[in-house]
Amino acid sequence: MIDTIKEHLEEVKKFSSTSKEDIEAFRIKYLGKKGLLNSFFAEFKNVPNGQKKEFGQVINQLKTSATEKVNTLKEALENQAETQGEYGDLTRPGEPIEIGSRHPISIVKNRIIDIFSRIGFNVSEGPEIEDDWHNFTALNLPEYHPARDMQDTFFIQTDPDILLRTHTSSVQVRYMENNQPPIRTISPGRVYRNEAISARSHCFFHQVEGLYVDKNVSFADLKQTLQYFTTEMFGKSKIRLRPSYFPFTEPSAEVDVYWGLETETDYRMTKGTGWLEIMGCGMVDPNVLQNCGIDPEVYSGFAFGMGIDRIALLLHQIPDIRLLSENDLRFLKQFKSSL
Ligand code: 2NM
Repeated sequence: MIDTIKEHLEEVKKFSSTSKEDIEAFRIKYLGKKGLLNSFFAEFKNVPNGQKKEFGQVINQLKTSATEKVNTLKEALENQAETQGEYGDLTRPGEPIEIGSRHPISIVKNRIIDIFSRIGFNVSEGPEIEDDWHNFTALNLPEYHPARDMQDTFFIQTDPDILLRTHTSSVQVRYMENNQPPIRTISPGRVYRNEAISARSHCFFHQVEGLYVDKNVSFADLKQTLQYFTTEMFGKSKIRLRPSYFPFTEPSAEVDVYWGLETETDYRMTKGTGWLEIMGCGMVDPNVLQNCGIDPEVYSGFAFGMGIDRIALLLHQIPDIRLLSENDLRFLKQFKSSL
């Protein structure tokens, strides 16, 4: 009997297969309920006392070998299935993808574009490196005009004719030069001013300027457009216009939106007044239309401009404008859920 078991032990050691069915047949043959091992164990009581010890050791060896053999062969089979299938293991869990986030400037810019596109404004773009004509002269700011000092301009090298645009009105000059009314366009983009960098101002920032030129465009049209915008953008429709000055518009105004004074944040944001200054605007000066090839006797227009960075800081309660250009992922990742 012991010799028979030892033969089986050799057989088990030699056994190898890559077939699932063969391995399962092997398992049933040795380890199954009616398998050889159980029948050997049942035989134990009939073994003479003198042989019990050796018999016990041999069947235990057989059991261990058979179990280990089945386990190793099954494992090898599984590993093979994972690496050899055409697509690998189709049950493997997917690897997580890091979802990016939009920059707060882009979020605000896209909302503004969306709001104006719904009332027929297209989007126009132009160069960041401009010439004197498009950034200043055409906009009613001739050489030595005192208003040129309002914006500290970065010049390219030492050429006073080539500069970094200080506003995106330059884009609208180009647009008017190339298109006759009706014109409804907004010009988003980065602009540059030589200012000291602090929590509240930077040497570059972002603007959206708007322009509407057609026959009979009036200040009332401007006011209605602004009211539509503030309602869509901030959910607030109460606005006020304060007289102001821009060289390219006459009359000109600053636009405030009534934000409210309900919370402590409202107090901080509005410095206790309830009003938030959000943009500048006015009726396009006839000189500007003339400079751009549009007849001011036939057409009139309004224009406005706002700072995207300032609005992004306000809407997201961001305390320092420098966060918008430092690319700190801990800051940027907070905007993951925003559109
Ligand atoms: C502002 C305020 C007022 C403006 C004027 C023009 C153009 F090109 F038509 F003359 N574009 N944008 C304008 C007018 C911009 O920003 C505070």
